[in-house]
Amino acid sequence: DLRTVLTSSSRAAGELVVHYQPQISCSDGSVVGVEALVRWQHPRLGLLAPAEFLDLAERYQLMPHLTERVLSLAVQDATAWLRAGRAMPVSVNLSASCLTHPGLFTTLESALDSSQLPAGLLTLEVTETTIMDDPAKAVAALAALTAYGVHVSIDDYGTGHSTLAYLNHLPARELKLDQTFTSRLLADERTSTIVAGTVDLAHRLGLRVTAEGVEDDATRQALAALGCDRTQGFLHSRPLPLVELEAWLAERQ
Ligand code: G
Ligand code: G
Ligand code: MN
Ligand code: NA
Repeated sequence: DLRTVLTSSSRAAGELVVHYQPQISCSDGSVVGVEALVRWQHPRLGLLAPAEFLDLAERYQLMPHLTERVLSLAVQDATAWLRAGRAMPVSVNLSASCLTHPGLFTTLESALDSSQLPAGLLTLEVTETTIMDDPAKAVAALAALTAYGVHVSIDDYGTGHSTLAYLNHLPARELKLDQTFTSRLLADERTSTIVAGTVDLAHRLGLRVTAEGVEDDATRQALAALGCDRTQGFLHSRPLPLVELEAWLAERQ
């Protein structure tokens, strides 16, 4: 079961894997980072997506274990890329329960120490909803995390109810525009207005904007015209296992 996978060092531990989805610069089309997305390679059920087991992990209080595993894998892979001469920024998702879990700092510290990865290559993504659950607590936790030198990204932006006042207090460097905006952009004038305003606000607050869920080039062009800095989505690549990502990167060079 998931508990065994997450807490044992046996063969079952290898069932938890991460796939990587590339992030592309709007200005020159280069690969500027990857997002680590967890998968469970289940011996009987096959490859399970996060939607199929994250709730379970939350319910059994296994999220800190899961995050520790994902962080460790992502840092390991980023270190290997760096040794191979490629400084590849990696983003890892943090759930609400992890953000406020005291063990997170130890986890982060040991992942960074054991690898000697420059902390600046690691970004932690926290959803807007997580932040607005308890904004004061989130701001404090994020400030403590950035003290390690890692970056913070506000994920799924536009689905929560953040106020401008809080956005301004967040020690974040990136805003990830939720894919609901991306998917509606070309069909709906209002969405385009909202995206334009959001990008403008984000830039004024010193945040770069990454649009998620970009599936076609017309949408990518519209996002770039509205000032988005980066795009991520099936247009470029689905999330890929490590070996496939490396092949994908090699082919683009
Ligand atoms: O990879 P996929 O598009 O199926 O991911 C679905 C959701 O699962 C996304 O919202 C993503 O943020 C979340 N997710 C993926 N990997 C992780 C992880 O390692 N930790 C947490 N907390 N969420 C993750
Ligand atoms: O952490 P976050 O919620 O942003 O996770 C992104 C999720 O969206 C992942 O589960 C990923 O597989 C999925 N995804 C990534 N690119 C696309 C896309 O272009 N279209 C759609 N529909 N989903 C995507
Ligand atoms: Mn994310
Ligand atoms: Na997201």
